[in-house]
Amino acid sequence: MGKNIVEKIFSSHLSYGDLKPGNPVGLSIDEVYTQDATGTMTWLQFEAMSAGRVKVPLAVSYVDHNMIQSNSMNPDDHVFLQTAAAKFGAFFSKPGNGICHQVNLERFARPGWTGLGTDSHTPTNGGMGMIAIGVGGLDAATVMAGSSFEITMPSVVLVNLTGKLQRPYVSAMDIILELLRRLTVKGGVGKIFEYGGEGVKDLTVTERATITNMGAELGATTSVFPSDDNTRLFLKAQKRESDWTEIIADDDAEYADAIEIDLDKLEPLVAQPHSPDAVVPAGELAGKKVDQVCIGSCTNSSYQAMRTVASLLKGRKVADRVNLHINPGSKQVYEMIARDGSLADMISAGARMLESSCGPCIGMGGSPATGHVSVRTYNRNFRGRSGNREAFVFLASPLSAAIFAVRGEMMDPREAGMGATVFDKPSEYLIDENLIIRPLENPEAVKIVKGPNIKDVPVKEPIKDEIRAEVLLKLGDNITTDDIMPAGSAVLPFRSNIPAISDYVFYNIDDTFSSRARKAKDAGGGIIIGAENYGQGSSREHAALAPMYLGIQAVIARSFARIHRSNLINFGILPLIFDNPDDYGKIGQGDVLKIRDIKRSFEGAQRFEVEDLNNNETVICVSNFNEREKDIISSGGLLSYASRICSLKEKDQT
Ligand code: MIC
Ligand code: SF4
Repeated sequence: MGKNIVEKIFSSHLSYGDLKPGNPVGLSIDEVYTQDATGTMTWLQFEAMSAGRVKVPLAVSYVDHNMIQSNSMNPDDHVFLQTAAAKFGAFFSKPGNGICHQVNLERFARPGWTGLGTDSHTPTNGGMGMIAIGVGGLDAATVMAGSSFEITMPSVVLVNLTGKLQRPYVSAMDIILELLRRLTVKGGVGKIFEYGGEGVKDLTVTERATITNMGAELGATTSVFPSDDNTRLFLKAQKRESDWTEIIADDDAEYADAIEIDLDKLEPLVAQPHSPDAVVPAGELAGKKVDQVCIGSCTNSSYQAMRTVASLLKGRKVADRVNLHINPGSKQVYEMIARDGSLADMISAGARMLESSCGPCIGMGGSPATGHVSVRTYNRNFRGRSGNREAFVFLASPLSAAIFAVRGEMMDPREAGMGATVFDKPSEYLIDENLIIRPLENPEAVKIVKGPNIKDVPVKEPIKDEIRAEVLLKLGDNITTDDIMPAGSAVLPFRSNIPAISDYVFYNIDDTFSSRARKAKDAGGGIIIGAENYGQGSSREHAALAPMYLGIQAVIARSFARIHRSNLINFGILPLIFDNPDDYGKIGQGDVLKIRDIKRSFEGAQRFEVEDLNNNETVICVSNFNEREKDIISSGGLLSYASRICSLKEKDQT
């Protein structure tokens, strides 16, 4: 039987397990990368493991999120990251070099490789034919310390692209918005989307990367495109053709499921507030006034995207009511648009040019005004993520967004009567790696520098046999990690300081949460109740680490998002699932729950009796931990588990 692309890459990296969906499998990893907002914890954890230099072939530490330097905290983190990279053997991409996923695609990603990144949009690299997965920092640190990466084998779904995009008004962004419209933000849980069909040939590597990037919004483990001649030409233009290998699915490859998208029929789409799956045709929103437009982010900030936008803006002006922000994705892109004149066209049109960083995407500047409508080419429009809960964020393609910026309102871009140019992919990119610092050969003399805001990583004690704790919060479906642990310019600088960042847990939902949790901690801790897809969105482990610090013992939900579930386990918090989803209705906020015989339930059928002491109801909750996950939870989290494994290995060697 033939193999699909996922099976080919997984089997060439398999260290244990059998590639049947649902089985735990171990993979060897070629590259691990971190970004600053999750990276400080990752590198502190790596340091705590005393593992010496990184054991993976390539590690890269990027700085792209916490770029605003309004006090000592962010720049101190940058210095810590640069010195840690030098000490531990990672490349360091300096602030200004660009958004991790865009730079990684340009300079490091390789077809056929496996990669992990401490950011949920790591699957961007799937545009290069790489299996790239977003993980929590502690998982990344453990792999850099020499472990295989363990994952539950996802099922592989073929997305068959037929026809040809109606350029320039319909673009890669519309393909992924169409999938979100059909499948919703939980439609990809437990799946990898593999793209195939005639339509693939029509897409450049950076367009493919737009699609795999936003596959994260489907909840998918990752997404991947074939590595074909377009991939070779991209790598050649990046002066690294020797990194190319062809990776295509065998003709008789099998898939768990298949979806077809006819590109000929696709139309320009827009996601409405406050979820990336609230997708409608742009034409349905015609006449809706727009106050802000933001073009960029790891989803749509390539040279191709920027040139298309510039060609539309050339000779035109931004509408009086609109503020237009543009952040090119990397130094390479920025320098190229500066040299070819596109930057001048943007500035002349009235764009506010931002540095190459995440910027407004994560509320680091560029927040919209109260009640305002912001159209962004980004990937997430969760309420409050822009920095203003009373703003309305829509998501659209770069060209649609540029048209809205000029018109001051939404419309079907095909009816705007504005020409934009479709560019051939460049045959040569501008290569200058002066902002990428290579690992040092002799790192002995390097001293890791930690500013006063960088605090130790808290560690949890091993799990007790009984939990008796109050339900501190009961929530609905699709709670995001932005809801649990908000980002934005006020909170992000505390990413290296868990005691301080804990004050903000659930802050936008209930600003009394952290003080209530601190009180409950002394009385045995707290429990959170969620519904479907709890913890969707980012990979930030702070959404588990800070609740753990506040004494949260368990989260009970109808279902969990993959990365967040792993992060809860990694920090010793029990993620339990209602055996009967209707039992969600039996537990109320403020109730005190008792979970008994935890250790026995672990070892047995993983069924837990959860007694509600307020109404004397007992509900059954289940877990589906594999052996390693059980061990991690019992040890009090991955850090204690990994240290135990390291010391056992050392004993074996003596
Ligand atoms: C995001 O887009 O939400 C982030 C900020 O990039 C996160 C990582 C983080 O919280 O630091 C992600 O996507 O994983
Ligand atoms: Fe940065 Fe936004 Fe991409 Fe996250 S989604 S990595 S915040 S640009």
